[in-house]
Amino acid sequence: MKIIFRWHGPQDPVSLRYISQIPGLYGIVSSLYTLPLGTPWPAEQLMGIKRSAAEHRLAFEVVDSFRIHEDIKLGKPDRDRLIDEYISNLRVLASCGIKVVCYNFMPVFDWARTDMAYPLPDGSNTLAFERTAIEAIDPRQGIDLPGWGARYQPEQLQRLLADYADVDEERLWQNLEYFLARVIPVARELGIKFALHADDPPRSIFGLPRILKNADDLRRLLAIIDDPANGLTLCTGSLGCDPRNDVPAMVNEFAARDRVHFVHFRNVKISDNGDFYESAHPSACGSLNMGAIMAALYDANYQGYIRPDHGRMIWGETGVPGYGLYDRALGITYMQGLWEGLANAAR
Ligand SMILES: [Mn+2]
Repeated sequence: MKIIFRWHGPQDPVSLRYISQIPGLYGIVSSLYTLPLGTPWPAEQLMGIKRSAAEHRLAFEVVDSFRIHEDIKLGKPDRDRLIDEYISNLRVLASCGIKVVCYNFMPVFDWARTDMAYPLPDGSNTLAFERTAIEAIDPRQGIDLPGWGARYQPEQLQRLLADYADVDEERLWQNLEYFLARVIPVARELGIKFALHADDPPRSIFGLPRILKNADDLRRLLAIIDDPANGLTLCTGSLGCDPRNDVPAMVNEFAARDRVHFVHFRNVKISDNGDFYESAHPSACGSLNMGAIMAALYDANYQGYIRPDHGRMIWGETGVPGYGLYDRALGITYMQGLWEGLANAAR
């Protein structure tokens, strides 16, 4: 496995110098986070990230947040133009040596939490999701979801929600199929692997359709085009916050078929009522068996990319919630410890 670390670019409060001091790190995963959707991606900006990373002996081969315009998800008439644009950006990524693209197909909100600094008894804080807090939001009154700030103007949000009223899950599947039919053949030709991130959390919110929530959904996605270029980002914390999802079994099935290209390694502590918070990485701190997940990756001889997905804020660190240095670095040493134990046991 190649361990990588998300870096938000020059504006990230965590420096590449510090990131490069994490032992055993292969590289970074980044993106052009501030570019509005539907704009061309300048190769120079990506090459700037690549050069900065290389100065710290880090590779830059994975792009995340390669976001898809809502009109593509909605299947609107201008989707062909937007997909053309997406494909030209894909060609730019390939020219910069990008090998894996992480994307998602969630309408309007591509993740949802109700607390960005949920306090834990040890004095650290973390991201959390409470069902009652989500249900208390009346979308018609506007949605002030933590972490989303002013992404949408109120009128724009109402328009989007109205547009999605006509899009049920089957319609969203059809729009995903249409998109993949155009994009995956180009990705294959460019040597890029698409890695779809499941819905986070894997449930419908605000009545919006969500179609990638469990193993059956992931099977259906992979069957649309049966090719390694049409693959997965397996996010243990996103899938794992539904206790019906058996994450080690998913890894067994999909990584063994060479369809997992990126792993987000994260633990969650889930409650009976469906609430959850993002816990520290070790199994004992949350609800997932992280050792069993790593064993499944090991058994599949996983050679792809993996990152500690998020971390708590610990030791007084402040910054982007979920993306501090310290707890994610602890996650990396834990991942390496699990892998080393498996390798030794296999001798
Ligand atoms: Mn994730």
